[in-house]
Amino acid sequence: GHHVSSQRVRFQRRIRACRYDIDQFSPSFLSIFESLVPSEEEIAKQNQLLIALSRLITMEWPNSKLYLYGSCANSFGFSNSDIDLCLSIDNNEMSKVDIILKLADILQAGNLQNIQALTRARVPIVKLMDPDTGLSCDICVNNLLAVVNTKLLRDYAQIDRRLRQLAFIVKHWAKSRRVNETYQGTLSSYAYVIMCIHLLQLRRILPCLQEMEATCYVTVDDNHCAYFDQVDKLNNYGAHNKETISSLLWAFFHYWAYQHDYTKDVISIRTGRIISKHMKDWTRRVGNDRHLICIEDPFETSHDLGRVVDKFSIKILREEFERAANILQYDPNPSVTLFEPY
Ligand code: 3AT
Ligand code: MG
Repeated sequence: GHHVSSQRVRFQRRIRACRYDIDQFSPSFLSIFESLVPSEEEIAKQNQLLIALSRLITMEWPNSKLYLYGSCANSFGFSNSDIDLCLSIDNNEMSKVDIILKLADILQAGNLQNIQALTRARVPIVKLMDPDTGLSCDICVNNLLAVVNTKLLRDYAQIDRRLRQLAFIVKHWAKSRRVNETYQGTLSSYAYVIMCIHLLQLRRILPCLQEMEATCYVTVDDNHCAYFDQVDKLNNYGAHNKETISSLLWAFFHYWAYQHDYTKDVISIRTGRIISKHMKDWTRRVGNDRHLICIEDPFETSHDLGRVVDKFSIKILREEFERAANILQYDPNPSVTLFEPY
């Protein structure tokens, strides 16, 4: 009670004290966005590598298929980011680790460089560098949920261009401020994109595709993934909302700094709403899942993308949200100050 209302007073005072017309900063945020987008040439190189590796691998495993996933396929990738690939293979005789080791041999024979098989990682992968394109990539095995969530993110990005702009700037902020490091207890890029989708759903700039009549179905393990994916029919969805990129950025950071109820709320793009921690039984620590900031995975709904956050990193995160909110509120030059290195 008290905590929330004092936050609200603070929030209103900030609004009244706003000294600048926030919209004037949109052009400079947009030019930062443009500078981070990968070039056509780079995307062509990524596809070239996908084709070359697919050829090599299907010679050994004809029924396998290689997929791009993560930032190079979900449309939220910066230029020069590493490539995430997933090998889908039906092979009952071999364990995942055996497949990873065999894959490393195949790649070695195919003249790829810096090959490393990381068999003991939470998600086992093979790392490699392709000398022809200069690109580095990670290949995982049968991680099809990541391929499906990659498509969901890409589909959302096609509905309203502001999602991609917002998420690029948020990711750039998170990388500059070092709060995009899951091994340090801060959030993944994937989690930040979900947070952006959620904000735009609440502002009716994006629909909730999983609540609409499904046109795309995939079952991965026990997860039934279904949603409306004919997004070309939705490209006018958010048009009535005229908010600019800078006011959406402001809204994003204000939400996470002053409005989100960290004790009770879970954000859920699956439902397009805020749901309760209580309902999900995410109110206490279970094992290593502390649920200090709750972000529901759209398909693996028992999975809290905020579970990596601990009692130290939650403080850092919330301080960074507040810093960013205050910069967007008061700073005369937010498109510079926001990204000052930590
Ligand atoms: P970068 O540009 O590399 O920072 P990214 O989009 O590649 O961003 P990540 O490296 O965080 O994002 O993750 C790669 C993909 O793996 C994105 C998503 O499809 C999947 N993924 C990542 N984290 C999770 C998670 N906790 N649960 C389910 N899927 C995940
Ligand atoms: Mg990545």
